[in-house]
Amino acid sequence: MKIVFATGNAGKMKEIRMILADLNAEVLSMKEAGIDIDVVEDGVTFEENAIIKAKAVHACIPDAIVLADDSGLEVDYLDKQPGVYSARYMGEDTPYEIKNAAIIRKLVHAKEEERTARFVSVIAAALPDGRVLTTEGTIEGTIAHQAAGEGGFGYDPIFYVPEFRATTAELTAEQKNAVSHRGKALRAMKRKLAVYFEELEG
Ligand code: ITT
Repeated sequence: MKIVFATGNAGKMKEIRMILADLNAEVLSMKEAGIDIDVVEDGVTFEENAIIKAKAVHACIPDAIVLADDSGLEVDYLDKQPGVYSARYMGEDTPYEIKNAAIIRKLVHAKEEERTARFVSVIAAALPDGRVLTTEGTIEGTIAHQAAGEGGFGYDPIFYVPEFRATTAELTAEQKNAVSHRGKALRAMKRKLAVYFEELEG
């Protein structure tokens, strides 16, 4: 069974490949599957946008299982912003050094206990039979006082995980995937897909 992942984000795709490595299926990026479409993410929740992306790509390749991830950073002190707008926050092409510095600045007057934040990931799977499955994963942390680390992508340098005393950009890829929002949501999706595969084999 071919699995196509509906993402244009190289950082996500790298993590996804690692997390899905033990799946007995070929996992292709959208580009590898020869699909080049721009999906308008006009949903207001992670779930809506994940479903929109999975269905749009599934329409191009109906025999495959199409997975999509919609994710983002919720900063409690900023009323859960940037949230679903995480990629578009301050402009899609603005470098993350600038976005991350801006978030740290917005929290200068926040008390320590007000620095809580989380990454959220919703994975949607559009199946060849037309059904759509979803799973969700979160990781709780705080906004760091300074950006740190070179790993990961996006907001990782400012997302501090107390149990590791490090930002997610300072973790190895294996450590991040073991505890991350995306790791949790994708492992939950693997369990749902295992049930689907069993049904297929009947
Ligand atoms: P696709 O829609 O093509 O998958 P995208 O980057 O636009 O790529 P989203 O709309 O889901 O994806 O936006 C997710 C954004 O949330 C992402 O660009 C980062 O800014 C942030 N984000 C999500 N997961 C993250 C992670 O593990 N580490 C750091 N930042 C993350």
